[in-house]
Order: sequence, then C-alpha cells, then structure tokens
Amino acid sequence: MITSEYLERSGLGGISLKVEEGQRLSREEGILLYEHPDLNAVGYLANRVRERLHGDVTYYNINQHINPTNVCDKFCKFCAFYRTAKDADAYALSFEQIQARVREKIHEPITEIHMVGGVNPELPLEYYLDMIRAVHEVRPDVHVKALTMVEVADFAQRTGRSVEAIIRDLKDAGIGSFPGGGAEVMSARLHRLLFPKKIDFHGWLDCARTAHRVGLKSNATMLYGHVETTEEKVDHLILLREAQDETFGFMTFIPLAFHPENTKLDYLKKATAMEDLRNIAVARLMLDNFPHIKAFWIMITPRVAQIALSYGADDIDGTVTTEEIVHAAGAETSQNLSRRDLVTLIREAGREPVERDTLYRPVRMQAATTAAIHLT
Ligand code: V47
Repeated sequence: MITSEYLERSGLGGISLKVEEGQRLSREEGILLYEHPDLNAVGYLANRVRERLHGDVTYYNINQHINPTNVCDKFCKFCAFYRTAKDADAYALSFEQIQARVREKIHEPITEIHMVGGVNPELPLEYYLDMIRAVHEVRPDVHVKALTMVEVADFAQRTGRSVEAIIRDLKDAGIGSFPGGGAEVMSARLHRLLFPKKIDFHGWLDCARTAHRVGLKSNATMLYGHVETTEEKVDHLILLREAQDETFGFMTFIPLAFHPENTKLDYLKKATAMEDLRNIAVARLMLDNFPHIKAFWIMITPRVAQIALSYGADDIDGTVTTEEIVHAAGAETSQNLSRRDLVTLIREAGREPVERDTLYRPVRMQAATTAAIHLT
C-alpha cells in the first residue's frame, strides 16, 4: 500500500501535498514524475486526481473513423499512413464513397464520425465543407469531429484567408469539434527533425485557441516513444495547460504511443506498457485544467487501457470502426471493439462505464449504473 510516509521517503511528499490541495505542479515536478523510479507511486497520485474528478465513471463512445485521403505533402518521419499522389495506393474518397461508408454503419448507434487524413494539396477547403455536409445528408444527427489544426492552418495559408474565417466556414458546414492530432511534441528541435513541413507549435496552438474562441471544442494529443526528451514532454504539457487557462476549449488529452513499423523511424522500439502508463499518469497530474485524459485503446492495447483507468485515465475512446493510421504503422490491436467489449473492459477494471457523446454528455448509462443511481 502507498502511504504518505512512503511518498515522503521516496521524494514525492511535496507533490503529494500539492495534489491533495489541488495546487499546480511545476516543470521540475513534471520532470521528477517522469523520472521517478516508482511508477506505481506516480500512478497512485494520478488516480487520486482521477477519482476526485470522476469517481469510478469511465467514458466511452460509439464512433466511426473515416480517413478521406491518404495523400499528404508533409512527409512526417513518424507516419506510415501517407502516400504521394503518384503512389499506386494513393486515394481520395469521393462523396459517394464517404456516404457509402456512413450508410454501411447506419444501423449502429454511432454518435460521432471521426475524420482525419493526409494534408492533400489537391483538395480545397470546399471538398471538406462538402464532405461534412455529405455525412450529415446521410446521418443528420451525428457529430462530425474532423480535420486537425494542421489542415486548418494549411487552408489559411493556401487561400490567404484568416484561420478564423476558415474555422467559421467549417462550423457553418456543420463540423462539431476538432480531434487532437497534429500536435506531436511541441518542440522546435523535434519540429525541425521530424515534421518540418507541418505548422510549428505556435501555429498549432494559435489555431486551437481560435477554434475555441469561435465556439468549437477540440482535443490535444502528444506523440511519445520516439526521440523526444522528458523535458520536451513536460514543456508540451505546460504549453497545453497555459493555452487551456486562456480558453478552456480542450476537452481531453490523448497521449499517443509511437508505432515505428513502416516509418522512417522503424529502427526504434515500440514504447513499453510502463511508458504508456507513465505518460497517462503524468498528463493527469500536470494538466490540472483538462477535464479528461483518454487512454486510446487502439494505441496501447485494451489490456493496458484497462490498467490506465487506475493511472489517471477516465476515457478509453470508442468502438472506432475502422482505424487505419496506426495500423499502417504496425498496430496489432483490432480495428474495432463492440460496445459490449468496451463495457466489459471498463467493468473488469472495477470502473463504471458511461457512454458519452463527443462533448462528454452522457448518452446512456449502463443498466447497473442507472439502477444504482435510482437506489441512492
Ligand atoms: O497526429 C501518426 C499520430 C495522430 C503515428 O481527438 C501516430 O479524440 C502513433 O490525433 N504511431 C492522429 N501515432 C490520431 C489522433 C487521434 C486519435 C484518436 C483520438 C483522437 C481524438 C485523435 O496520430 C497524428 C499523429 O500524432 N500518428 N503516425 C504512428 N506511426
């Protein structure tokens, strides 16, 4: 059992006190949490915050992934998904194909369609506006969570219009929120090394803040397990925390475990389960103004996601049908789980499953939860 004496002896007494009092942790404390030898002690502290915010409640959703195109001109070294327009397997889905994908799942109670893909220089903003409308033609009530700050910045650059004008157009077309991709690790060094053609972190944060001011929520990610340093990860979390202080527009933070297969970094080893849990726990402790921390089961496996629910995570994402980006990079997880799988996974971890929509409003509670609420 982890006691306050043990935390004191192991050098975590000061952080533990701050966590109990809800005080903000410093950069040095973030670094200590990453480097502390006892992962369980770090997880214990993160779990205190998780339970204070959410008790046992654990969110999941019923969602569908559609990747409209794999053509991309950013050539990020960590990506196995992109193709150039000349590649034999390059594609850009037509609206008919997108609508057919939506129709395939029309009898499933999907509340969110998650749409991200390459930054395809041949596709203008109008393609994406029509794409969002095409989805809603088939499924009017679904929440479209689409594009990233990278595409938004790219449209602004290509058209000479402001980021705000682009985001307003997307909102008018029916976009519901933005996923958290493209943030990678917010470091000038890593930007130069791994993704120099993409916007840098100033650009990413500016777009996110603009989206929030326009009234759209978004998520934030961090890609870990490649060549980043501890300091770079802590700085990433602090940059997000500062942006969140300004707008409170981020819903959830999702640490993404790097998958090296078929990428230019294929000589690296996949992150360990210990690293997966550490990134979840430190994020929960540092991001004191983020409502949710997501353990994306696709990236870290359903088994590690289960444990993550006691290391700071309160969300495991959704049914997903059908993930392509990390599977191109060798992910061995299934490309989808059923609602029953997700509910079982959460219950087996001793937590309470709650189906949510993209904006974290409960869609329906499981029968046992509902019964318990009626009894109290
Ligand atoms: O931005 C690319 C990452 C992201 C690899 O907002 C890779 O709810 C691991 O952002 N190994 C896209 N990761 C996915 C994403 C996301 C996923 C789930 C939920 C949400 C959300 C957002 O995937 C990219 C990049 O950081 N990525 N290649 C790879 N080889």
